[in-house]
Amino acid sequence: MASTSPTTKSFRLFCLIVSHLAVILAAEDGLLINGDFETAPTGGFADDGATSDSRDAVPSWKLTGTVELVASGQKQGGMILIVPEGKHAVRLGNDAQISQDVKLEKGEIYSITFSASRTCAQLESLNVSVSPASQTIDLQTLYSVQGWDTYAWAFQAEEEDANVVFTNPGMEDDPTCGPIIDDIAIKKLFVPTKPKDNAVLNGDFEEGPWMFRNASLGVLLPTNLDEETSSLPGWIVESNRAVRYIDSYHFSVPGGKRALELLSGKEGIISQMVTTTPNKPYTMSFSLGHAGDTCKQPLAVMAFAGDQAENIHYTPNANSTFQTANVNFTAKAERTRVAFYSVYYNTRSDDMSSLCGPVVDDIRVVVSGGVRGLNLSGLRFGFMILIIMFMV
Ligand SMILES: [Ca+2]
Ligand SMILES: [Ca+2]
Repeated sequence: MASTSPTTKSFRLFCLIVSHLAVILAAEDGLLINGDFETAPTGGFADDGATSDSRDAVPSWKLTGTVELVASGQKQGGMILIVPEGKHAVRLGNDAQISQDVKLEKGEIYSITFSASRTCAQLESLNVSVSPASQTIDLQTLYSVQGWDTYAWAFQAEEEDANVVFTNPGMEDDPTCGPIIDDIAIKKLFVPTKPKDNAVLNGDFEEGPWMFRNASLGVLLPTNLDEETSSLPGWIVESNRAVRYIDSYHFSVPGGKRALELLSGKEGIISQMVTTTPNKPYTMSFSLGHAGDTCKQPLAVMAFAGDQAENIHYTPNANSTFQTANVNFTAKAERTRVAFYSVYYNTRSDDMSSLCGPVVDDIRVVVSGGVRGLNLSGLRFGFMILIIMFMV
């Protein structure tokens, strides 16, 4: 039969609508429902004079254990509780948990961004999980003087129906001592296609975790040894300290809208295994600069490419916030490791304690003498020819 029967047609239409709905229903990039905890519980917020009954209710979240909605300015034993954004956040007591169901696309990689601050406990950490993936993030190191930081964690969706869970694994004497969480967002990551003339994936750092446009502290990327589920596609943070993902709205970024600020000296290492041809000469080029965050100089990186390691200092130039640097190497294998860490342990000169460091961006690995290799050397060559022509 050549013509499609009305039944088949309507079935197709039905399938189309269903598949469309599935896309619509999957979590959109950005804040989870009431991810900023600013939606008032029935009866209002406790700090607005609501009864104590409603104090523990957090709209759109499932709570287990001692979870408290806290308000900015609220005190506990003489200490002011820090709310990262807006007026409210939640605090998780010992073993307490908050969770929310989300619809995901099976097999895709997602990154969860959240802000957290410590309260009275000494060894605070936070476990984030979307079963079966889970990671405990250490909140021990305070990277910014504001008293809170934003972190990102990535996972692969194994099911469409998922549950995002935050747990305080702590066991403090005071059961109410525990981390404060705010601004929980999700983003579906895509792996950028590898450019033909550059062996580095996401070398410009343009693909990464969700960043709030108004959040000025950047996003910390804690240890992630699995490059398949990295919040920064292609890259792994192989040290036990975090590196900071920064945006051009709040920091100086060499290219595009995103870059990476290396922190904590050699305790903050990023790396990537790139595909190379053994015995071929390569050049790794990258931008090296400052983030515009009053980071105390000197700034320098240790850049690794195969068996080469070079200590490169950032030389401040009034006309630019970054310079380009190169490392030449000969590939020894079909996979070559490129890596970076900050040579110094830098802090900001204005508050003397927030961690900061050199910025890297636009990392490229090209065959020496290749088309893209001409980029700078070609220019220099052309310039020399011009000079010779003038001299003749
Ligand atoms: Ca909030
Ligand atoms: Ca960039």
